[in-house]
Amino acid sequence: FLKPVDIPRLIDRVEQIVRRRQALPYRLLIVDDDEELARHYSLILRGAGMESRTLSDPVSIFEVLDEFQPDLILMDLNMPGYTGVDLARVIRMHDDWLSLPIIYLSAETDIDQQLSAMSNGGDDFLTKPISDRHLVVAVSVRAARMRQLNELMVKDSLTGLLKHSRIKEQIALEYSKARRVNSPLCVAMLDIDHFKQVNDTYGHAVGDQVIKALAHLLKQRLRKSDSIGRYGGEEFAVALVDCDADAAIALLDDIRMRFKEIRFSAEKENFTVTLSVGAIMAADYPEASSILVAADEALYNAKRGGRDRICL
Ligand code: GH3
Ligand code: MG
Ligand code: MG
Ligand code: MG
Repeated sequence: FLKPVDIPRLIDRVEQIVRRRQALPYRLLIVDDDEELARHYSLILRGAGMESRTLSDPVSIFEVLDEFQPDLILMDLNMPGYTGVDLARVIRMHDDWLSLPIIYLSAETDIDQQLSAMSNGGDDFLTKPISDRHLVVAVSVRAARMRQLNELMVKDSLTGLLKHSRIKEQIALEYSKARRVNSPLCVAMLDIDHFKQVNDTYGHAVGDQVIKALAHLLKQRLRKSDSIGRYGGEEFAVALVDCDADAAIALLDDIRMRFKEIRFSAEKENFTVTLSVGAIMAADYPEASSILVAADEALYNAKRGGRDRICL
């Protein structure tokens, strides 16, 4: 006989696993003119392990969005001088916040008002008063979904690194930051040598393992503030922040050496693979757009110079 399944325990387990995988707590922005109520919601959500921020003055909404980077906004409807719908419309005008979920939380009970709010930039409608449990569940399921979608949009599925378009954006961002604070930024392209041969000799699945191994090594060796992206098939782009040329060469060369020490196993035999790196110092270039072209040229020189080397 099959034992009856303890569904709640099963759900608990799944939730534990999901929570561990998405280690960072969900971030909620609560926009409400009733500061006491906003604080109450905030307390409830924090009690459930989320991070929250309250906002009663909409003038600073974009600074707060930019700095706090919420997963979701809980938006009051009626506030003095403006409505949550007005605010949602303005938020939606900006590309960066186009897909940020906005959930209205209001005492408005008129269904026409609710529907009209939702068709104007909102994603859902919750009514006040709301029980603590209802609030926590409603918010966390939507935040979880948002995280999943974001991951899909931003991250490369094989390596978990930033996708092509995102690493490009990130490098441009780091470039302007580095200029502003006058700190050295190194941008490098790393490309696996003779990778086509790896695929041809050992198969595509083994090739994938090699790509993953390099991604893993990069995650291990770079700092948290650095950015790593999968620029193409077996080509990676990295931004090393606050890193001068000497430090960059030391780090990249260490990565090059460690990578070729990895022994990959295939059916026929074990094998090793090498790596070429092209790097530039961002300060030598007047525009963000020319950085990747220059790094690519440096990479080409490393390849032409015989591979398994760095050109900076
Ligand atoms: P070089 O030393 O000049 O870089 O030579 P290469 O063979 O590494 O360069 P090339 O650009 O000719 O080949 C890259 C190969 O990478 C071709 C492509 O089939 C393979 N590739 C691209 N994406 C993936 C992937 O996701 N998985 C696997 N296994 N192979 C991939
Ligand atoms: Mg209000
Ligand atoms: Mg290659
Ligand atoms: Mg390549």
